[in-house]
Amino acid sequence: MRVSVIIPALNEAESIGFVVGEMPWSLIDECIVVDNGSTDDTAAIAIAAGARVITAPRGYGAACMDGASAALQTSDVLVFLDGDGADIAAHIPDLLAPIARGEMDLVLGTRLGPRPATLKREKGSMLASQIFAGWFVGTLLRLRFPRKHRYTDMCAFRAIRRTALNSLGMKERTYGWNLEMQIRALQKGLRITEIPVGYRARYGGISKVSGDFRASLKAAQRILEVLLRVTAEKV
Ligand SMILES: Nc1nc2c(ncn2[C@@H]2O[C@H](COP(=O)(O)OP(=O)(O)OP(=O)(O)O)[C@@H](O)[C@H]2O)c(=O)[nH]1
Ligand SMILES: [Mg+2]
Repeated sequence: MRVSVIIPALNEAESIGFVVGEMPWSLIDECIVVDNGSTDDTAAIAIAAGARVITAPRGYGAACMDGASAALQTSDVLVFLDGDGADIAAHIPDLLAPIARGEMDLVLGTRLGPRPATLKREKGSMLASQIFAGWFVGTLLRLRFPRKHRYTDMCAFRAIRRTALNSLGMKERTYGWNLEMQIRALQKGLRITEIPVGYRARYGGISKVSGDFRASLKAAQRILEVLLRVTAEKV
């Protein structure tokens, strides 16, 4: 099984070297950092750490989508994680295992679902609003798709079979990308599971979303829009 890791990054010079450095290189075929308009040294630091860097137009979903298109033709599985050091790359093998066994198409990290006591979420790494959003979205989607997988989170850290991603017809180019993937995966009947993951406060640099009130409101509005629009679509 061949694996491409895709990391959207906007002005993450403080953390990107650490994130790329954590990659389990023996398991993956490449690590792509998608830089869209960083004004700092994100790209140079990512290259020095061993990543391939591409550029994309602004927007979290645009970065993920363009990273997926740029992945090696030979890659069967795409792994997405953030460039701020909050996601723990040591979990990549856990995310890949159910896909490698042929049991799942989409495996999401969950920071909120049931977990062993040893697996920690660093204090302050998630706002109460993010925890609520995970619960709220999981509950609404459960009502809409009662017999399907129940999500506990909208964690960006996830692995998906490439053919499965291509079948979803993803459109969202902003922060709604993660949720759009989750809804479309239910609609298309993908085999979905969640794996408990630890989570850290960002390694350095500045938050683009949760730490910025206006950006949080915009992201929340976008997520709500995606929830209503994509859920209502006929498939
Ligand atoms: N390529 C790209 N990446 C982005 C964009 N906005 C944010 N990112 C990246 O997306 C990831 C998530 O953004 P964060 O700023 O960590 O958002 P957050 O996780 O809500 O906030 P923190 O609590 O600070 O971690 C990071 O790797 C960012 O660099 C964007 O417009 N384009
Ligand atoms: Mg973050």
